[in-house]
Amino acid sequence: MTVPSGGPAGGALAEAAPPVDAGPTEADWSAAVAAVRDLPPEGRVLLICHVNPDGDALGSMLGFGLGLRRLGVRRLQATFPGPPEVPEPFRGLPGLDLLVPATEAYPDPDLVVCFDAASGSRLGELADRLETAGAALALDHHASNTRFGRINLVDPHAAATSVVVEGLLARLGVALDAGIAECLYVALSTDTGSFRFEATTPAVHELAARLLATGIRPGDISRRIFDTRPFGAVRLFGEVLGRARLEPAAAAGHGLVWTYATQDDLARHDQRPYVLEALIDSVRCTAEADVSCVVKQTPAGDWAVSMRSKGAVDVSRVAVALGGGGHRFAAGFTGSGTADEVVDRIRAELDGALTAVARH
Ligand SMILES: [Mn+2]
Repeated sequence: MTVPSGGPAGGALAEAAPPVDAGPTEADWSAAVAAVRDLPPEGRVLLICHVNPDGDALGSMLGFGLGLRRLGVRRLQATFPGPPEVPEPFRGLPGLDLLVPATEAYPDPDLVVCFDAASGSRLGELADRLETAGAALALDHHASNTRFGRINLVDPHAAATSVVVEGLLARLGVALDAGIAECLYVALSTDTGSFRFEATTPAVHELAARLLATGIRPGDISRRIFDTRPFGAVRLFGEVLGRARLEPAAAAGHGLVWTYATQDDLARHDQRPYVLEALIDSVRCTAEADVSCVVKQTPAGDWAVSMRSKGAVDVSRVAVALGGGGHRFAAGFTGSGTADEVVDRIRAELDGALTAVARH
């Protein structure tokens, strides 16, 4: 059953239905707890996070996996679609021993739990587990989430999926330990830009405080996750940033800055695609543009686009219009054609995505 979006006024059902952007209801939490508690003895659990996993996807998944292990779940796998390559910055995460290649994931687990995916398509070739599993639970915080799980814990107000994970672990009676806390801290600091973004609420800092109280070392973790990259990546960034273009008239004068990186760029500097994830943070510094974009060529020849906004433009509207998703300040999609054609499409959508309460 789906919750009507908005819905007509009047009628008991319409009045009882929560607004779509409300967080999980108590019934949702209870159903999620029951899905874990009702696992058969020796039940198989498959954890899946989204393709090209970032810190929130991996950290949320592995933190929850370590929590399930504490509860005595023994037949437990964690995975993500595509090649089973964990980006270098995350290779020190606790719980990595739970990871299996997508090709080895249980075909029909008793329970599947998905992390940080706004839609089933973000699970790639593993999306079929939503049908074949005994129960399907989705934990997420994207406003554009399609409620693709059979049980959905989606909180668009949560700064990271790890906030939802911590809420479920608490309801399952799992106390935080240093391993779980490190995973959740990586997730939380990734999605808040190291506690710099608007989503950094008092609740975020309260959760960070509980995580740090387990004894994890934030300096070591941040250096490893955010401040370490191969020299080849430093040179690659120099080249890609050198070709950035500023378009002050775009987005009705709020400005657009963008650049692109090709597979050839990666090959020339002997770098893996994940190193480009951090590129947007250098591009979005541009004072003269509200919107920033990095257009990254995929091995298949498409373009994976990362977009950021400082507030005048809702980039999730641009992303959704072009087949992707995300948040108001951070969103993305995959496009085909040339990089210039992809940017043409973005430019055309930008004017329609100006927010009603633009601050600039
Ligand atoms: Mn996230």
